[in-house]
Amino acid sequence: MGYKVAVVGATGNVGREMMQTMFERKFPADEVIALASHRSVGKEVSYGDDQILKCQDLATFDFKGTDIVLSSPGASVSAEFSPKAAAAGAVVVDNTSHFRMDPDVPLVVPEVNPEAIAGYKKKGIIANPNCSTIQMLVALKPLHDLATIKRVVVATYQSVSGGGKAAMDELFNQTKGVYVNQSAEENRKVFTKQIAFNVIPHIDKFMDDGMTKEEWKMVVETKKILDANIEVCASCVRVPVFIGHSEMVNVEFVKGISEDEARNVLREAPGVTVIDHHKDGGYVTPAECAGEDAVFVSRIRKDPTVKNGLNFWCVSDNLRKGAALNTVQIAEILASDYLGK
Ligand code: 11C
Repeated sequence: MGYKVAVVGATGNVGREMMQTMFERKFPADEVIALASHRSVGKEVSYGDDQILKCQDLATFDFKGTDIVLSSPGASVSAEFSPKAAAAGAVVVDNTSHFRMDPDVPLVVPEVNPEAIAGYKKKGIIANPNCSTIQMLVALKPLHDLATIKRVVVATYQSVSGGGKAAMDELFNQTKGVYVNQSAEENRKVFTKQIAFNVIPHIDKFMDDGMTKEEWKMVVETKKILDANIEVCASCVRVPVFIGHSEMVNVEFVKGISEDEARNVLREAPGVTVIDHHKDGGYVTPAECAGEDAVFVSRIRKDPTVKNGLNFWCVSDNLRKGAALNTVQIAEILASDYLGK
């Protein structure tokens, strides 16, 4: 017997990717239910190659009998419906920012802290981290095990798909508009500045100290998932790329670590693919990672300005490992190790 799984936010970028990922990885589901807001009721979404699911209304759906909920609507929608689903007996894997820092909700990257999944029993909710945190931690975990990380300085180059479908449309329309003499302003709704042919040093809202919430998430989520002693300084930037977040990561370790040691341990690490030839084109870019599962690591090199420093570049499909795949991987462990159907 398999599981009854509901996908909340089924019409969104991540919801669609979740269903695709579940199908590709043969998730043991007997029934998959697509849930969305009232205005999307009846809208069709595909599950696998040949199944079409009609969206049902999240607001009136009875979660009783549902085993697992994969949730990726807005944070405020999740705040309301994830506890309702958990109260009805389902285990929710929630991809929004709402529950991540709740001490009674585990925050999980399966390659880093799969054991934390056991904590779902407290509230019936497991949180999926932010995409930019996930890919960084998949790469940092094996390095931390080897040489203990003290401090990380990271600059991100994040694709517009992280902002949803409307953000992707905005990049498309502004780019097209340039060739027909339209001002970017005419096609600007989601971003605070022009995104086509531009970069924007601002993702999510501003906090009191001048940090953005996206940057704060990288700081606090790293501490919760990997090690509370690691200091993170993040600068998050939106770039005119449709899919794939990139990060330039500078790491300072407690112990010495050579480039080769880092490269070897990363080569063996789950979820990581190292492509690192120190020559033209010997690195991965976001255009090559869309649709792929791995976190790609390139440009591994010493930082000669500190005692034990290393730099690397990492790229991953933010909708897959950064969201849908990580969520489905959590659900797979939950199903095989905890729910036992
Ligand atoms: C972005 N990282 O690229 C965001 C998207 O906290 O789950 C995911 C926001 C979140 O815009």
